[in-house]
Amino acid sequence: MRKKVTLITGASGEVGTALVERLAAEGNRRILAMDVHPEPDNIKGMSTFLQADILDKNLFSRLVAEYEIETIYHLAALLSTRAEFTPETAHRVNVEGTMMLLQMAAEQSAWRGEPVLFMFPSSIAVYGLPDLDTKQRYSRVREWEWNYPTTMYGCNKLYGEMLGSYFNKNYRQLAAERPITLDFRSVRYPGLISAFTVPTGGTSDYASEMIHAAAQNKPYTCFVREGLTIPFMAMPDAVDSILDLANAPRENLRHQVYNVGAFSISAGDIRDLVVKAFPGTEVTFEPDLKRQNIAESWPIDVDDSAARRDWGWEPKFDAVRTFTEYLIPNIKKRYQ
Ligand code: AKB
Repeated sequence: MRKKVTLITGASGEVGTALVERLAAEGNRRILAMDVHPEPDNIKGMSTFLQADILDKNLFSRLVAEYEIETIYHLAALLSTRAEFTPETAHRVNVEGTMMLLQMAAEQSAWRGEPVLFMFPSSIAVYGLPDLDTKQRYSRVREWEWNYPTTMYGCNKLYGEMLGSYFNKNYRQLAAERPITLDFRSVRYPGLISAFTVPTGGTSDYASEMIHAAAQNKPYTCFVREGLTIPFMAMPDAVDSILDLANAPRENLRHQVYNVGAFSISAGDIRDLVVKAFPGTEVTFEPDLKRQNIAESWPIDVDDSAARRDWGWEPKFDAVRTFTEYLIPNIKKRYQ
């Protein structure tokens, strides 16, 4: 008898560790966590952990022989800055890895006679605003607007959304009898900020880097200009949003892919909140124009009215609450 599991890829990453912790605390499912990196200490013992590469073709045949995969949170990805240094590797991990998992999920769905739930975190990197005027004019973009990514990561995420929707709605559409296929759902995350981890490889990383540096009494040089504004979200809201969408009744969902927003903030405003929390903090701005251009192509904010209407999305943390109730107390404890 195969063991029923929820599979989490990219489990050692920022969202991955937070999600493993949350699902383990709920305690009502067996978690199979995997990552190419080792298991972080803070989630040890919470799952069956597999250090493995999602591009390993034999891995999935071994997995389905042992496990019945009910739900997949496919978090493994190379983020926007990292992907620009190794675009071919990014394409392999972000696209080919996703394709292999989707195929496996489709086969599992047909075999079980019940859809595998496939959760896919996407990103504001799927947007590409051509210039600052347009960015100002379309300050709250809707899901279908400005889907012209300028990065390999953004292209990969946009295609991942499309592939997932294809598997959900049209996979094997010409077969005499269309098999039961997967249930694909995706949230487009803004920049994420965690009190417990510092991201690597992203372009929105300056927010987290600034906060964690200040908490350690270290000066920070920000690689984007003070006025650059994009949407951000606190990690607990990021985990809530993907779980809320996973738990929403299928019949309420009019889309496969949803924007989720929390607050929109400039790098200068983040600096002000950081300085208020950690007086004496030294933050300077020395834009790296290439990285700044990437963040500049992302919208000021997202319109998440579809998520609010279809599955009741509502963030708990605005900018001030993110700092006062989530980041500052937890970060202070962490670096004490
Ligand atoms: C990145 O900066 O690449 C990510 C993202 C916005 O998806 N944090």
